[in-house]
Amino acid sequence: MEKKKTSILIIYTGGTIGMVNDPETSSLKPFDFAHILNQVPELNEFGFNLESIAFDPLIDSSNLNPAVWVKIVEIIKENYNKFEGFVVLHGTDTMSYSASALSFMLDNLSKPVVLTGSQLPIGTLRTDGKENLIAAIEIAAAYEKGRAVVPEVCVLFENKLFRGNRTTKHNAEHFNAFHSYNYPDLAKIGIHIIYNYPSIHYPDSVSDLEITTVLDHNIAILKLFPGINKAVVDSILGCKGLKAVIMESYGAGNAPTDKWFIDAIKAAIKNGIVVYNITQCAAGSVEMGLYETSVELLKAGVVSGRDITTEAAVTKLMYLLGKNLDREQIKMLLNKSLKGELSQ
Ligand code: ASN
Repeated sequence: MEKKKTSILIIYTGGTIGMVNDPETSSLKPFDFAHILNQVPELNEFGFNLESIAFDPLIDSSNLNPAVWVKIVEIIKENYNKFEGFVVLHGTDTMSYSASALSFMLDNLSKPVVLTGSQLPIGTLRTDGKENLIAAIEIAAAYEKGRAVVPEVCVLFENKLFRGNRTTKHNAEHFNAFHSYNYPDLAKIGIHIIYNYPSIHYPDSVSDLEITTVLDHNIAILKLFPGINKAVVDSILGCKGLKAVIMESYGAGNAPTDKWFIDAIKAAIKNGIVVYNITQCAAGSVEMGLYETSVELLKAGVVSGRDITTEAAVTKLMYLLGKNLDREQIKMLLNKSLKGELSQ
């Protein structure tokens, strides 16, 4: 009997990878998917069954919103049993938000979901899109002893594979556009693909994929800076319908000790708003109580985001708020690593 071919579904949402130059405006705009596969005939050499679903319209990822994440998880759910792995072609600008969101929205994942894209369109001479796409497909198809090698939502870019919810787009120019500051790479891509097995999460048992389709985006980010004034803080914390605020504080989670500031935070918490403290630093962790400048926050009931990225903090809050949990449950789950987004 002939061995069944490995099947990979490519979900093409848009982004630079498939863009072409618009001669009228000389800016980049999305183009159709047939174009991408024509550009990479090498893909046939894998001998895989490659199928694709393209978004219509294709989107520059700066136009992304939570409805797009719902669409992606619904496509994965509908096609889950037909494919061994999934490659999501996505713009780089918000790829880390999407990878984080998908990690929370997909439960019991036992197959690879690899997000990738490129800095230069796939039709251009020096494109990084070809290699990214080829490596993403190879990783999505990698199985050993019947088990997916990377059964996680991950981001592949240039020569590295990352846990998706640990990534940040850190460079707008280089091909090495992403970085995972607080978690090791899941694989290094060179002549060989070297997997970092101890850092990859493997589910204890295989059960049906569950998806979340309700997200609540009544959140805000309050980024502190020396000189931030009361009117700005009050207007953010006073937004109509606000349920949670991510406070991007300094260093290990420090904030000004001015009375007006602490009172504003206390009042927000009293009004039921979750205040989530993450650091402006790319690497390291919030440690409330370490300095005097965070003791009051701790006393006020601010929740520590520890070493979570902004992207994972935003999407985790949307995910938890969408579940209609009470504030104590949300605080408890924010303290817990749900999909490897926090260090233990
Ligand atoms: N603006 C593009 C996007 O995020 C950037 C890219 O893909 N490199 O869709």
